[in-house]
Amino acid sequence: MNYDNILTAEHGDGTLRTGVITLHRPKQLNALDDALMDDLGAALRAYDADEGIGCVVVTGSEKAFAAGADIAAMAPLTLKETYGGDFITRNWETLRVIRKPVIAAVAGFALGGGCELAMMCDFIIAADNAKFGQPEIKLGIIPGAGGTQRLPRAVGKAKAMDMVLTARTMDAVEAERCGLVSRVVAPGQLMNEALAAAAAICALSLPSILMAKESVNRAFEGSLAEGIRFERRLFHTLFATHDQKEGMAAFLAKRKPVFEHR
Ligand code: DAK
Repeated sequence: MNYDNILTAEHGDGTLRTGVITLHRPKQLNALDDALMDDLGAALRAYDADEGIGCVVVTGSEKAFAAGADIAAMAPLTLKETYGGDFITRNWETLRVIRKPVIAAVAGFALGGGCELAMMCDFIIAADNAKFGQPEIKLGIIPGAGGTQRLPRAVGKAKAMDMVLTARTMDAVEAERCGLVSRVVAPGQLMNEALAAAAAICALSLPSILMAKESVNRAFEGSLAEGIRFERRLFHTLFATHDQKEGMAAFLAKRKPVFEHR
């Protein structure tokens, strides 16, 4: 597929490879407009459906993961167009339904919709120049793609309120300290680190990876009792897979497992 606002590439040499999507509107610091979000959604759906792909990495440039939704495109909109037209909900929901793991590799600015996009991914690896923030309040709006919901779950109410109400940014070190990102590395190491994490995922059994992702996501969408029950049923189900038998047999025989993703 050819895209206008993103670049795609595949990495790895195992049975399962990694799909890398690079946001690419350099002049606008990867500001997220409708065309870019359509491209991103199409690429994510294509990788999700591709049996040769086990994990996806979404990244931007060294200066900006994404500086937010495109302000020039949003500026003239009316209530009729936002509320009446359910403003850009269509192409912002794709990441939520992707079943394979998606890692955000973030360098530079991840602001507004850019921060929200990173938080929709399964985990974030950051370069030490990354800056996270929800500055929408400075534009007379509020976060509109989950920022008021996912940020407090990630960093707690106090820091989320501070960021959403004052528009202050959080650097990578603070973001790691409070749980927004999982690892911080030097900018030059960002893609190596993200690809190594993705390769580690690709080497494992895909059915158990998919179920683990689905189960962790339940922790954020329901009660603890319901989440634990869901986890238990998925755990039971994995005993019907070849890879569970292989993984445990390999451990007991002190050899490496050969997963067949079934
Ligand atoms: N939109 C459009 N253009 C942007 C942009 C943005 N968000 N951010 C930067 N640019 C453009 C600048 O206008 C500039 O263009 P030219 O003047 O060269 O033509 C170019 O990128 C370079 O930017 P700067 O010259 O400003 O670069 P600096 O290094 O000086 O500053 C900066 C970098 C990131 C600090 C600054 O550009 C900045 O503050 N940008 C705006 C950040 C921001 O406010 N982001 C939040 C936007 S609101 C929703 C989904 C999502 C959203 C809402 C609803 N639904 C699903 C309902 C999201 C809303 C938002 O994200």
